[in-house]
Amino acid sequence: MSNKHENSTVMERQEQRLKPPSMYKVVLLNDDYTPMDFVVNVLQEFFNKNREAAMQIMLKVHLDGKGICGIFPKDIAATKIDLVMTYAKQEGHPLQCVMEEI
Ligand code: TYC
Repeated sequence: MSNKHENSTVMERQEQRLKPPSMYKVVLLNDDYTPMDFVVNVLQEFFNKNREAAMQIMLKVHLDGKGICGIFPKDIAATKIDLVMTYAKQEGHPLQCVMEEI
């Protein structure tokens, strides 16, 4: 890279400061039909929760109507939702999962 000392050329400062990517909450919604065990398993398998944490989140969703499974960049959040909804549908459960920008 050129600089003043070498040849009198000064490089313009590059405008390349990047904003950190927006993050998204992945939120599980309650319904009356998906079995509690299935939800606990989803939280363990797709969101890397241990059994106790998964149980707490599932119960929170069951009682409050929704709960946070995790926080991710947009593409990861979208992929998780796709995987969870595809799996739930395949197993015949109406489980819904959505994302909310933080
Ligand atoms: N409400 C469901 C039941 O009583 C359990 C449940 C919990 C369903 C969380 C969905 O995201 C959910 N079987």
